[in-house]
Amino acid sequence: MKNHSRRGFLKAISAISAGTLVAPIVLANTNSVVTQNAENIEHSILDNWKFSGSHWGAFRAKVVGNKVTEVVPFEFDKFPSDLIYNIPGIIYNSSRVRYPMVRLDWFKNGHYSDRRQRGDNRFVRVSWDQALDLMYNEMERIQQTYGPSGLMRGHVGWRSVGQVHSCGNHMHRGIKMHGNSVGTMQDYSTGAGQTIMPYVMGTTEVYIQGTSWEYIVDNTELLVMWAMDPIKNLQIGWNTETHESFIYLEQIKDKVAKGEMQVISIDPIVTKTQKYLKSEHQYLNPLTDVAFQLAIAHTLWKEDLYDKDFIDTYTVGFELFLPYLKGETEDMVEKTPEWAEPICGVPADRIRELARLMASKRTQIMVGWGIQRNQHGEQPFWMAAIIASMLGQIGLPGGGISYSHNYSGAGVTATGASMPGSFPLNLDFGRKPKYESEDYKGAVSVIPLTRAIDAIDGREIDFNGQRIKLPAYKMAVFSGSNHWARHQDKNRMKRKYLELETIVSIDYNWTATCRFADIVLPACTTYERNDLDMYGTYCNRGIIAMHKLVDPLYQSRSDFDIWYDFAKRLGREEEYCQGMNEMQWIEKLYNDCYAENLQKGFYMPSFEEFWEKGYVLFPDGKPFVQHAAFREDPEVNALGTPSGFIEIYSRKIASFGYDDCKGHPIWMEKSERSHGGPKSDKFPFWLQSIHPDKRLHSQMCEVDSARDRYTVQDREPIYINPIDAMRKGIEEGDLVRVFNDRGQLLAGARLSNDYPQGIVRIHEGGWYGPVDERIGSLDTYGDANVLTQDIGSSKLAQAVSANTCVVDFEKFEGIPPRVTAFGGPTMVDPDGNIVKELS
Ligand SMILES: Nc1nc2c(c(=O)[nH]1)N[C@H]1C(S)=C(S)[C@@H](COP(=O)(O)OP(=O)(O)OC[C@H]3O[C@@H](n4cnc5c(=O)[nH]c(N)nc54)[C@H](O)[C@@H]3O)O[C@H]1N2
Ligand SMILES: Nc1nc2c(c(=O)[nH]1)N[C@H]1C(S)=C(S)[C@@H](COP(=O)(O)OP(=O)(O)OC[C@H]3O[C@@H](n4cnc5c(=O)[nH]c(N)nc54)[C@H](O)[C@@H]3O)O[C@H]1N2
Ligand SMILES: [Mo]
Repeated sequence: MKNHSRRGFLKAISAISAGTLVAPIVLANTNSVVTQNAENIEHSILDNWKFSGSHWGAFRAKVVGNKVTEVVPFEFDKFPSDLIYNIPGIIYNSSRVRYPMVRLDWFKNGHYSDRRQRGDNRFVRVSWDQALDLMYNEMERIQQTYGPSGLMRGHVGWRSVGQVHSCGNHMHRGIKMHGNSVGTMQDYSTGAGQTIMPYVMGTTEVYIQGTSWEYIVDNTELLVMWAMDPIKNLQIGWNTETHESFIYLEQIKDKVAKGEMQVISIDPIVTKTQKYLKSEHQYLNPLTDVAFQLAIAHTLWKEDLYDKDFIDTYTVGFELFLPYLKGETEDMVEKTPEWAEPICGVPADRIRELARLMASKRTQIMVGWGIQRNQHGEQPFWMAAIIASMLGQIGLPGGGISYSHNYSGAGVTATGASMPGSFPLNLDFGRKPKYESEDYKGAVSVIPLTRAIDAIDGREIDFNGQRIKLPAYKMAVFSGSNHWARHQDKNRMKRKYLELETIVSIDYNWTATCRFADIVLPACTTYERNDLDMYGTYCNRGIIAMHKLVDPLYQSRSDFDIWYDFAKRLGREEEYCQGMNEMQWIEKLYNDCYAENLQKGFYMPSFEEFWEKGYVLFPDGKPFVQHAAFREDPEVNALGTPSGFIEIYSRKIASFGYDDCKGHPIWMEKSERSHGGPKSDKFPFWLQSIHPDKRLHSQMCEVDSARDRYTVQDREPIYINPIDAMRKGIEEGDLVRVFNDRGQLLAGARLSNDYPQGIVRIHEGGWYGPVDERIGSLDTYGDANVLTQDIGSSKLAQAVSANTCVVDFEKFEGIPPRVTAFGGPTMVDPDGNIVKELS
């Protein structure tokens, strides 16, 4: 075992518990004890060290005089992310929402306001009571005028961790007490994947535990990382991240160095992971994976390298797919490597070589999600399952297919312990909202999330086998998501927003979503309240105490307090909180979990002990092989597909009759594509707007000290191939105007050979800061979603297609406009005069 052997260490834990059902949870009696005990003493609560958690890991914080002065990672975390050090900057920065505020013209005219002024960033400060009254009265008016289809309760995104304060639950419960409203399904992450995969493999495949990494380390000979960058992306977890996957990535790195494992990254760019592992890169043209995959499948078939027994025993529909591969269907094109080569840019011989390689080894395919955040994003996910089926290794240790190892520590063996529940997001059993109407006037009550802007005009769309009418909502409430960062095509959003009467945003940061809202309420950060969280999203490693580090800054309040006060306006505040305050909720969730775990044989200390110490850890459970049960007995452990088998051909999908998602995967040209594809004559570059290395989406973009380390002339970087840059007379550090028919932004040039010619990257999540509120206005900071398109992936999933985007760029000449994204609003009085804030 290597340097950071957790296996050995956990064996030590299990050894202690051998013979008893009760597993000890403390880290004592292990190799690492000495340092840990030392650190524990040094970081004791008496010394003003507090314990807490975050998406980017657990940590201890030193608090002196109500100020966080230092943050260190939790000792258990052997691969902490540097993002931890941004925590003080998240609490203290110039973009915090300080007071409840109302947009100037909305303050004067309410829902009759001039909506073209949205985004001009002029706001009037009001009291908490005034703000909540305004929001409440608007919700009354909306229910009375439009009914439940008038209000959109904004889908919750990457709200802070914490089971009691999880802000989405508060928003949902509060709104639900008042009346019914429009909800959402799916998400931006995996909309196409989670919709197609249940038809193909019976579950979403994306939000599930993956084969334990130890099986992969021990058995995999060829690891294919398809559109996957775990070294970058596993810094983050949905719950407090343990970073244990990195232990295995380090072991894989060792194996690669010794020639004991081959890792190939199939990606248009050189990823951070590939550089870390020092592994191989297989370039292909962006958005062309399906052509490449078909050619792999063609080779496996043509050269008789595929596993016929597996196909016969575990799949259905191969015979209906084969004619397409052979060119015997409508298009009459055989999907040979020679056919694929000009599309995907990979030489035909190399395609054949890869197919042979995959067939000759224990091959584990891992698919990331960037590939399906695309037009026709369903197809490469489906094709990957077909290739894996043809290889016949699904369900074997270290072989087969996974769609989850790129995310939140999936593949770290689960402990089996129960995790604490959360503050309820629904009404208590039998309780009804004040407005009970369920009349959505022929529209659906739940929409595919990424069609949220389409919904504003109440259009009808095809969706997953149905024809649905989207509700033309008039008011929206956002909390724990940054709609004006995550959503595509900003200028289109601006136009559509003219139809919305009232928008409320609850956040601790003055994001673009606040800037384009009418009523803004200041939440406090998760570091300004007490809570608890689960440690590890899929592994259930333990429970983390989240000590309040400092009192809420300015007039910010916890989401719990905000919605409790909202419930007061309904006379239902006691029902809202079930008669319990923050600490009582934390204790209750802990004790409920304690009781469950006792039943399972996991011992937890008393609440008081836990709270003082800061954490509980559980030992590893049994390693797991994904799809093994199905492989063992496909009749007894049938998949959740209509046939119970892997569906290479889906009769169900075929029955929908869609032209953009048929009964089996096919190659389809995209609405726009670089490398000779549509629109590339006008906009020759593929813009990939994948997830940022140094942030969580838009979170931490507000941290000035962090931004200083990666921005270029204060702007978000655009990564460009040096030859492409040279042709345009652009040098490292220049300002660049990036544009297409949808919008324009300023970014700062970073030249890098990691990006092949014709490809540029701007990480999503850069804060939107237009020069002014007008449609088409230049974005001064570099929000990639100014340029992306807002179309559904297909009639099946209607998911986000952000990565299907072409642009052009030029050196920016002249005096650059100042960045308007950060620092909060211009505070004005009701006459529009600027108000100087007294500190
Ligand atoms: N172009 C492009 N766009 C994309 C993507 C892409 O790849 N390319 N990826 C998409 C994906 S996968 C995702 S998941 C989305 C992410 O979209 P979001 O989840 O909306 O992104 P975040 O920036 O994390 O926004 C979370 C917001 O919640 C706020 N917040 C945090 N904690 C609290 C709290 O306790 N209370 C309250 N009230 N607010 C809080 C933060 O300040 C922040 O503004 O973006 C999507 N957009
Ligand atoms: N540091 C950090 N980590 C995160 C997040 C974050 O914001 N910051 N966000 C979290 C969230 S919400 C999510 S949903 C996950 C996202 O996880 P993913 O969606 O898996 O991650 P991305 O970084 O968007 O994309 C991964 C890879 O896809 C490749 N790719 C894109 N298009 C194509 C294509 O057409 N073909 C091929 N072969 N490759 C392509 C990109 O080059 C990139 O290397 O990450 C999570 N982790
Ligand atoms: Mo996501």
